Amino acid sequence: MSAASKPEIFSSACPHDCPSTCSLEVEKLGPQKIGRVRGAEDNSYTAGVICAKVARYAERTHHPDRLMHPLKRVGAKGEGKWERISWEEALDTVANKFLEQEKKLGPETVWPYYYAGTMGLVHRDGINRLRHVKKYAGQESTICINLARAGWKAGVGVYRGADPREMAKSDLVVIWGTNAVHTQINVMTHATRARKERGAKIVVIDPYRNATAIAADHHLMLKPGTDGALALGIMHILFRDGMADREYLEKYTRDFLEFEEHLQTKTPQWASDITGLTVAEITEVAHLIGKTPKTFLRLGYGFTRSRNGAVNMHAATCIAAVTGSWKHEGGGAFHTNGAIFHWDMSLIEGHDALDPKVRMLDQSRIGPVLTGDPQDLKDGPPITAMLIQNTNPMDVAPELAKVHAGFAREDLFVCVHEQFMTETAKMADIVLPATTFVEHDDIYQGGGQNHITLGRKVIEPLGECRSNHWVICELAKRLGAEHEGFQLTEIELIEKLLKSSGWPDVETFMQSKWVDAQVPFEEAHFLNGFGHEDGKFHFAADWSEVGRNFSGMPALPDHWDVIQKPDEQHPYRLVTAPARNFLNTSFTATPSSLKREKRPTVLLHPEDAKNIGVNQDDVVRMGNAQGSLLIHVDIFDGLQPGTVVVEGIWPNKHFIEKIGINLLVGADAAKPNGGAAFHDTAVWIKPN
Ligand SMILES: Nc1nc2c(c(=O)[nH]1)N[C@H]1C(S)=C(S)[C@@H](COP(=O)(O)OP(=O)(O)OC[C@H]3O[C@@H](n4cnc5c(=O)[nH]c(N)nc54)[C@H](O)[C@@H]3O)O[C@H]1N2
Ligand SMILES: Nc1nc2c(c(=O)[nH]1)N[C@H]1C(S)=C(S)[C@@H](COP(=O)(O)OP(=O)(O)OC[C@H]3O[C@@H](n4cnc5c(=O)[nH]c(N)nc54)[C@H](O)[C@@H]3O)O[C@H]1N2
Ligand code: SF4
Ligand SMILES: [Mo]
Repeated sequence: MSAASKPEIFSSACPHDCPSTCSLEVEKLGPQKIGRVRGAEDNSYTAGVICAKVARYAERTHHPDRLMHPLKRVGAKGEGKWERISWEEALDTVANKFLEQEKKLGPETVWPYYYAGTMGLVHRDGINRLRHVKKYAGQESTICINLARAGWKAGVGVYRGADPREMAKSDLVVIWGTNAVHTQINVMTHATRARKERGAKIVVIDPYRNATAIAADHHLMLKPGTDGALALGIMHILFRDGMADREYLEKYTRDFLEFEEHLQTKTPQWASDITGLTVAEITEVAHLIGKTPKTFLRLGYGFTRSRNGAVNMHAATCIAAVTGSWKHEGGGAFHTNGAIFHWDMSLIEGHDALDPKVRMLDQSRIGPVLTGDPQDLKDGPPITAMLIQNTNPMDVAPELAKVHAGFAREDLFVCVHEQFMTETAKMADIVLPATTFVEHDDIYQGGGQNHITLGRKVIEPLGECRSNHWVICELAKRLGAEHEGFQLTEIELIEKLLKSSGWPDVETFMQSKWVDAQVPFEEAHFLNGFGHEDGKFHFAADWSEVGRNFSGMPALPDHWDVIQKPDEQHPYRLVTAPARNFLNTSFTATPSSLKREKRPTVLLHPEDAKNIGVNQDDVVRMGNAQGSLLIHVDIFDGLQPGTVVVEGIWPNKHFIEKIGINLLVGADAAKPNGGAAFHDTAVWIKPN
């Protein structure tokens, strides 16, 4: 290719709900056409590596099924009959309906509903400005991070930790309850660098031999929901065998003597009985941790998606405090970096208009909310109107039967703003076409790393696609909602956000592409004190500090036995782990992802398959009190008998009976502050 015809390269960030938040280079092939997407070589976390699904992003942006213009439902709900309408008509219809319902039942009958389909701060969170100004019903965003964060905060006191790039300088990387090869490939970049350059070992703690476990030196294949017991067993050994750092414990932690006493009965045998691991396996890894000062705990989300998930996260964080590995570069622990970015979201979210008296509804309990559970509705009016951006609850929310019944209600008006005709969009009255990240400006923070990256608009919006910000501002006009944020462009909002949050201006970002927000070593490793007021790591958790619903939670780490344990009626425990080629339900429309993932399957241990009386590729019926579904069998020996795994949140339509895996997952709010226990479901399985 001659220099003249080389495509222009734009710097951006991956907008998807992934801890990696890769810095990207996007080829522009024409005013409305992108080419290849690559990971930025010169970004120290991305280091030129991105996942395959985003490398082929042109397939998603230029997909023939992209929504290109507003649609109005003309058939029955969910039937899929649409008529093309103008933006003017679409926005007027939505606004009129919202005003009409507000007049009848008050503003809290309208529920703007969103999540992190884009992680851009302007286009993800702007919907809250409209909510607050109009006093619409609030959303407690519980579906993903609450359990993990509660557990981290209880011990460490603040949402940050060791620099994730330090994994490359570690001698032992413990990848705990995150399938990094699928969900955040860059963890592997840094962990394998440590292995190559310094012979570091990698330990994976996960109920099944997933792609990350295959890449590890040691795999602890425990029963799901038993990580607290494993952590305690490990720490029992650390104290027993003189591997606890008493000087560190004295200086930096609280309640450690009480904790040491508590550990007396948490023997390796006790841990083995609960986790299903052998005493030898637990001891080997405990000694590895105890002997390796530079042990880096990379704590994921997966092991917190159980009813005892917050307690288990807290227990895991305790290990780094017992060994004092925080003292070393390449040591310590990391879960998320939320706190280092210190965003001032007041303008984007309209905090000045926030009224604390307005009811808050639990995002994860959208099924009970829409089917009118009075407790979920806080004894207020029913939800009769919704605007949905960046999420697909018809597939991803728990207790799907109720979610589906809710969206089928004739008296519920729904507007979905989407890039694709998702199963939620299909239930809408009005569907609005949304831009993808290459068609709008936004700014992104790395939850699993340390950069703030500007994502510039690369191409003009396709068809009649419009950004979330544009839609919110147009609706605000029609709804009589007034706020400075509705008058500004995306870039103006970003400029003000950066200024009030203490970051360089847009022009600087245009030059430097990103800013490294990492805090200094002493702060990241809490050598000046942990996040609590007393500056100590807390072995005894004060759960009332992190959530309202904490009754019964053990203060000291333990195996908190509130999970759905297998019983005679439900002998198997189901984990609904992420698929490599889907990201939640994003990419479930792209042919290359579908081709690689094939179809929904349940991974079944050969012994279990024998007991049930089924073979490879047979269909089984799997169920619990919430319902049952049909699914193909994949026989797999990389899990304990009794554990079963279904990878991917496949849209309902891919299942034999057109209802997806979340039919079986409970929506009960996990303690202490809500969240769905996606990997904590006891089920029965029968031959079909
Ligand atoms: N390819 C791909 N990437 C994704 C996503 C995706 O769906 N696909 N989802 C994105 C989102 S929204 C998020 S929040 C992140 C989440 O990413 P992760 O932190 O990786 O969390 P999970 O996806 O919940 O599950 C990861 C692993 O946890 C394991 N697990 C389940 N229960 C337990 C347990 O009790 N103990 C232990 N030790 N392990 C357990 C599962 O078997 C699975 O291998 O990934 C993001 N990235
Ligand atoms: N069984 C099971 N269920 C789960 C999980 C699990 O592990 N197992 N994980 C849970 C977790 S951690 C999460 S976070 C949720 C996530 O569930 P969702 O929030 O539904 O996930 P995404 O696929 O990330 O994004 C949803 C939609 O956002 C749209 N979107 C992307 N960018 C934009 C934009 O700029 N504008 C607009 N208007 N739309 C946009 C995409 O097209 C996509 O359809 O699922 C949860 N559900
Ligand atoms: S690894 Fe995650 S952040 Fe990076 S490109 Fe893939 S989905 Fe995006
Ligand atoms: Mo998530």
